[in-house]
Amino acid sequence: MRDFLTRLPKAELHLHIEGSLEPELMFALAERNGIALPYATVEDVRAAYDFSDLQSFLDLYYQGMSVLQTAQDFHDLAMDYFRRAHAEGVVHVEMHFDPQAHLARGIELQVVMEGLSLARREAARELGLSTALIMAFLRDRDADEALKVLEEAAPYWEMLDAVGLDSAEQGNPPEKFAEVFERARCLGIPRVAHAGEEGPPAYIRGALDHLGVCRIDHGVRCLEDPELVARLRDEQTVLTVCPLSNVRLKVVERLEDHPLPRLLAEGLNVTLNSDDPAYFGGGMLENFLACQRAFGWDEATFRRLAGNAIEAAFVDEARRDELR
Ligand code: ES4
Ligand code: ZN
Repeated sequence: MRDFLTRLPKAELHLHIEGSLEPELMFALAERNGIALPYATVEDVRAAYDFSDLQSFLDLYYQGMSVLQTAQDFHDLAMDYFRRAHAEGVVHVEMHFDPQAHLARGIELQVVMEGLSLARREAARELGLSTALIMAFLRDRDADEALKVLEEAAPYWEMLDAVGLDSAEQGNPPEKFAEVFERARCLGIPRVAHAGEEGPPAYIRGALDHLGVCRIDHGVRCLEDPELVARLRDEQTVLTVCPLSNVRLKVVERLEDHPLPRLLAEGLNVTLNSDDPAYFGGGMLENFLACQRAFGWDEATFRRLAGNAIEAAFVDEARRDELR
């Protein structure tokens, strides 16, 4: 099965590139940039990744990314991830990035874009890996700031495959960003949003009704609302589910308790993703393998899940045909 799951062409639709920062690279970049880390060893870093909820993770996630200073750093971060993903049989990666998290610590958008763009070209050339870019807004900051960032990104609008919405969900409903997402719609930029990870089903509805999203990131709490489930099934809205993330952030206690089998039984358009692989215990292959162990799924189920992601990917039809 490991062989089959490695060889299965996998598209990743939900990845935060800052969450792919492995402790080894964190130390190397800290050294290169003369930044002090509150850890002595990579083992200390991994030991600190014992989360109780989304916020406890976000605190370390924002702290970890402080080592990212130059375009070279963002390039190295992304290439490091693309090489690992490629080795696991990933053929396409859609990465979220958090411009506000970098702007807030004095790193210009241009630095981030230059580094990520360079890495994307290199991944295509050297690994045959296609990539997409999703600029995410931090929902725990105000909507005015998000709107300013979207305008500041004007030189890069052409390079954005979508805008997204991430960070602390509870108390920050999608409606807060209706104007920002309306502006993105006017610019012809597709929209996605995290919803129903820690937040209630109403946030999933809100993302569909007020943000016009084509995909829901996570969405696992939709099962609490049968009418919403029916809608997601009828519209075949893609859910980018992240099994190991949900375990690490205590959305579920154990993977065996995860609603994935129920989501599939409901006929929903489910995909498997890694979210923040450096923080949650593994990339795409580990997520697929963990599901195999927990649910005993057969090859056909994994083919369907991987196929769902390829059909939903932000690629042109020529590339989609190559991925199929
Ligand atoms: C995130 Cl797991 C998760 N949820 C919301 N926002 C995020 N940013 C990075 N990982
Ligand atoms: Zn996420």
